[in-house]
Amino acid sequence: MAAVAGVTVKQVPTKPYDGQKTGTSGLRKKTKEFMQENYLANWVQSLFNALGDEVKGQSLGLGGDGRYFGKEAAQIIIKLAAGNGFKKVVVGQDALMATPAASAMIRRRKLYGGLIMSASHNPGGPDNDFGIKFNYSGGEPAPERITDKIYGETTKVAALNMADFPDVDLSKVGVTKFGEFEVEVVDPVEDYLATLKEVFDFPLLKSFLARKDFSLVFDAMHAVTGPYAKRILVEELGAAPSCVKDGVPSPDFNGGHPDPNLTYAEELVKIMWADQAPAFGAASDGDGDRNMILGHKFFVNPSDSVAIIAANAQATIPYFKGGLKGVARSMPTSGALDRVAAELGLQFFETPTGWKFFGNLMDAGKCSVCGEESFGTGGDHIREKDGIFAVLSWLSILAYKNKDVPEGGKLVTVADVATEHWKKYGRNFFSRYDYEECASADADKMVAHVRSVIAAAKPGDKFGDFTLQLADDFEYTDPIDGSKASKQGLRFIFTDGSRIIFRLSGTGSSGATVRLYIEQYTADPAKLMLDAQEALAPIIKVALELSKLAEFTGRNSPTVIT
Ligand code: VG1
Ligand code: CO
Repeated sequence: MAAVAGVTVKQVPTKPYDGQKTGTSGLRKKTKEFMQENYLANWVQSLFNALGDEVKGQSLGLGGDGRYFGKEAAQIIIKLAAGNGFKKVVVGQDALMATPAASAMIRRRKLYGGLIMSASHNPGGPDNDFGIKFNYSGGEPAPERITDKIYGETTKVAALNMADFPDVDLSKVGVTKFGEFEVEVVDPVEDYLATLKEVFDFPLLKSFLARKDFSLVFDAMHAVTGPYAKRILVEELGAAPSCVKDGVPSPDFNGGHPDPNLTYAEELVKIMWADQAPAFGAASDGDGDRNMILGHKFFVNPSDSVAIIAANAQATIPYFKGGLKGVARSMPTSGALDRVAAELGLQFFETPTGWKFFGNLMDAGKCSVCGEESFGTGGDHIREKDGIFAVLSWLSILAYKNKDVPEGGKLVTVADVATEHWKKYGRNFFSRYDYEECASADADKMVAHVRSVIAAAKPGDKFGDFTLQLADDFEYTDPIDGSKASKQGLRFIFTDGSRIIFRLSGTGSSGATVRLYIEQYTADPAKLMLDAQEALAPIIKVALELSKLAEFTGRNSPTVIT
């Protein structure tokens, strides 16, 4: 295998590992599995085998969320890249790079693609998870036709093409050369910040954050966004340094679960539910692509958040001032966004779960803003979901709505923005129940049972007080390339628009996580302010009964409720 001039390549024999199949977002396994001899190298070599001669002379991006094993993994990847003919690797300092920042870097530097070392919201450390995924030249997660091809290669990989040179010092920004091969260590914030500056009005945000009657807290959850929040919110936008909570990335996220939801971001929740609290609270996940938005004693459901951002984008975010090209959401995400699309006359798309399905729509100029119920929100400035984008979008909305409120006057709050939205569009009550790490066999039996309920169901059947309109296993045909994705979630849609959906997670590293998604719409002004769990209680009961979830999984309550 010819590498670049001046680089010696060793052929290291290897044997395939079973089960190197990527899920919803890359390959995620226990860290110890990844640390087995050649485990990571096998997958990366298989990726390069799948890409073939195309990679010769190209530049590859690299970064990760700072979790345990990331620095060692980066050295392996750099040697494989050189051994397989890449001319250059551009890597974040200390091997760090948030997922949205990697997407921005790939786009700005016109790289061939990039590898992101992250298991995202999964816990890290030697006893938890590690992960890796490949993004293409547009900065988008590799589509299924590539991930399937990589998997095929993992089943037959026999040799690793490893460049023979010492480990590269990744702690300092700068260039290291081995013959014609080059490793450039870059500041992981720089490209991303430049992209965000093209999207948002930074001077306006800065003057809004300078208001004495406004304050915010951003919880980086000991994960990758700490350095981003310090640079962007504090240094660029002038927020107080103390607004960044848990801002130093830790290899095991300080023993926590870096998932920004009401369960795992409990410290932030406590701050925002105190009587004296900041006006705005936000958190993001391990790799910085997820976000949670909170107001004082107020939680913005992510399905509402994307709808509210879409509804306000044109007026409040300069990048969208010409109007949105279209919007998209994943299937389990509530229909709040559909209503905004209808009102604004926008193209609308419903995709399977996972960000990889949005890329084609964005590349084709059909989608500007998209989101998932799982705390993922994004725009077509990059091709990944983007936690800080969501935060700056909300700050832009608040800045706009408060532009005529004098300092010390009554501020328009996060809760006000959401409530106004519901008054105009009605409210899609939404909740997700996660039953984490069930026994796989039990979860499979439950899924088989739900499939049998679907097979027997007919339109007009009664489920409690709900009348069935349709029950199926969601299938998607990509409108751009015609590719099909099937078995993307079992859904029951009722005549009043309410929905019950069951899916198994594709991001876990052990056992099975059952996700139950529930949605119900109301336009009744008397009901808009109900608590979501209260409003949804009857349909949740129907969902648990029809699936016999407790009977099959032995779980009487979920591990996480959103
Ligand atoms: C979950 C979410 C999905 C998201 C994916 C990756 O997948 O449901 O919406 O795109 O995680 O997010 P699953 O298959 O476990 O339901 V991240 O921030 O972990 O890359
Ligand atoms: Co993530």
